[in-house]
Amino acid sequence: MEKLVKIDVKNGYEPQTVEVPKGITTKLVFNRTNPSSCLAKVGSMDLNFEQDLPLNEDVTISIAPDKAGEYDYSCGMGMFHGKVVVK
Ligand SMILES: [Cu+2]
Repeated sequence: MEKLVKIDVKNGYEPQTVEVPKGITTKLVFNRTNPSSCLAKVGSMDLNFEQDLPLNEDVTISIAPDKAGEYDYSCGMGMFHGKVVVK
């Protein structure tokens, strides 16, 4: 079973907080429409990914957290933040 969550990268991450189930793979699908280079990278130490976000393209990051909790991610410069809540 897989879950898909879309995140628009516009004025930050929309929605800023997403909920995903524990123990199964969730695909986070980022799409950046904001041309600012500030948002051109997204990364998370909590979730162990770092990814370029080309403009107007879906970029899929698969996560499969097995612990409940709150996981943060941010743009390359740490100015914009989003959160994944695992339940
Ligand atoms: Cu930034």
